[in-house]
Amino acid sequence: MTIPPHIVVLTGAGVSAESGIDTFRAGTNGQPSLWEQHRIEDVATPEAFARDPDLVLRFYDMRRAAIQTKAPNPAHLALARLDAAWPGHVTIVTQNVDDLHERAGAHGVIHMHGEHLSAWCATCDTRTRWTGPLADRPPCPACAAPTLRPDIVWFGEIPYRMDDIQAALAGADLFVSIGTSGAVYPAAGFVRLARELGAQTLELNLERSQGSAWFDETRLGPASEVVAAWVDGLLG
Ligand code: BJW
Repeated sequence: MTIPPHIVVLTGAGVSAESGIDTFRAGTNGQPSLWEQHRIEDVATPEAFARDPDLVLRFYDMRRAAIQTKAPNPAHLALARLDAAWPGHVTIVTQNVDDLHERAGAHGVIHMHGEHLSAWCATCDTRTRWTGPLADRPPCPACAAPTLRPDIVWFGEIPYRMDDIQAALAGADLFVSIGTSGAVYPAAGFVRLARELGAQTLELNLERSQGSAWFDETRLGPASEVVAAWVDGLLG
């Protein structure tokens, strides 16, 4: 009996761009990107949070509210279809902090950079599902301390579930990178690692990423089209 290939999918901001969520680096649809509107050092580092917590909490409150008004697009739906119908194993690792993969129906998604809809208590280390604002310093539901922060991996912090990701990459037959610029490590290094461990590698993106040369194949176009076509091709 032949074992069906294990597919590891890595997604980035490009998979959610057509749902109306800003990418970080190059803007899309005439919109400036997030880092063109805000300096990384002011909002996405632990030092920024220590220096000006109100600014950082308001920035994430705004984005947490915004993602709840967005809907999954055909790329998220295609990946959920693959997750449900592929006879082998599918692991979806996302750098995205929105919940659009889950709302499309995907299961077991690894959020390596955290999640907007989760708050983390700096006092008792409890994580709580959170949909409202944090800037008004609500008490932690577990310990009542007013020390909740966004459950987001900022620059200089260690991404989540690296052991699970390494294990998935070690067992991957096919590694597919979707809508990520390849500018941020460790995710940018996954293609090299997957390749060294024996996987075929495929990039689906609007334009070539920084690590494009590491992929066996690149298919260019909007995620809503290229991801759906790739999944249709696999599922037949
Ligand atoms: C479309 C599309 C459409 C558009 N269809 N496609 C020097 C060298 C190497 C590394 C470092 C270094 N100095 C510091 C570091 C480490 C640092 C790092 O990588 N810095 C770089 C800037 C160089 N990394 C870290 O600090 C990380 N931690 C770490 O390394 O810990 C050490 C450690 C690791 C492992 C084990 C043990 C120890 C933490 C990184 C945290 C990243 N956090 C952010 C913010 C999250 C919160 C928030 O949302 O505010 O995560 S940064 C931001 O970038 C966000 C994203 O997840 C991440 C990646 O961005 P992504 O997804 O690639 O988006 P874009 O905008 O860059 O690209 C969009 C893509 O979509 C483009 O390619 C478009 O073409 C495409 N696209 N429309 C298809 N319709």
